[in-house]
Amino acid sequence: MLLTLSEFAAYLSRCREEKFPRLFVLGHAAPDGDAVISSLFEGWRLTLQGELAVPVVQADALPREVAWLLGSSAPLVLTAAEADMTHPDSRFVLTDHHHDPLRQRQVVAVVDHHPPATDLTGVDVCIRPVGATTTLVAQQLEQQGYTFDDGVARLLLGGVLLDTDGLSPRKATAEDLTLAQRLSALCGEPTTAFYDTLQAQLLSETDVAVLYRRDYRTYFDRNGVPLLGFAILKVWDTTLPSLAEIRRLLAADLRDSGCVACVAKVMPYTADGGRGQQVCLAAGEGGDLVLTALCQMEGAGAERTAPDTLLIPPTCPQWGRKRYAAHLLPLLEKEA
Ligand SMILES: [Mn+2]
Repeated sequence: MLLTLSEFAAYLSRCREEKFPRLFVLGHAAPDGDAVISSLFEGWRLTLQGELAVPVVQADALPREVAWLLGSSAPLVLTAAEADMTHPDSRFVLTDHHHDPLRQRQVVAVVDHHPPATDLTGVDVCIRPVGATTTLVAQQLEQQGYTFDDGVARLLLGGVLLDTDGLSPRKATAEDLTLAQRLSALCGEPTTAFYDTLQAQLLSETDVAVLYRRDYRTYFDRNGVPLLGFAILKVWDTTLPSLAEIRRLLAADLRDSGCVACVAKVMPYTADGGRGQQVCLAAGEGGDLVLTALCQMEGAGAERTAPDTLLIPPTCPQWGRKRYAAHLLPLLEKEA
């Protein structure tokens, strides 16, 4: 059965019109391309099976690159302020994450590619370590006999590319690659050029509050106590965000999240595809410990220029958040 872009738009319109939906599909609260696209398509997939499942983006607006990718479908997507999910009978499917502190008892299913860190007894679980949750949803649709027209294939491809840094070997698995090649052939978008365009859209975001929330993760200890909040702000090196504003956001985050430390890493990209000098700012009781540890991990060249500031030049390894977190969490657990 062929799934078309116009049917996709019709499905989103139907979600908008439904007065009392009881089944919702949520990406995480720092919605990125993968969280949004996986939730939209998991919602559609479940709806095709019989019960209307309504995807809701947990933000006031779609991220720039996602709005660009969705094009004329973007205004049809429901955001948190537009959906009433408070009815006690509401059930939730989570995509691209599997823990929702407010709704965990109402979670009936998860589709995710992050290692499970929560008890998911009684929940319908699909968790596999591929590069993007969108890959898992697209595979499910294919296994159920669906095929995609060019418009649908393009949306799915966008979700996979955005979460794998354009199929980088660090993030993409063989399954992501095979799927992306199939989708690329279907929609006629060459993966590299398409990713460059998506990335250019993403880097054009300049609202610091949006940047702070966009690529954000909270890390908890075994008992669910929040330890570390970690924001990554990807920007063009020609439009660097105000550090004063990031400090304000870190202070507010620390207050709201109760983390031991909150960190924001500014990751500048150059026009030729290279990386600029990264800046890490940290706040909270564990902030100094975090920056000291990151400085050691990055080695020669990394430099503390203020008590809350670490500069990491492109000559350093510039490790990713996952690697940082693996190193930081045991240290912060002692601190907590
Ligand atoms: Mn993801």
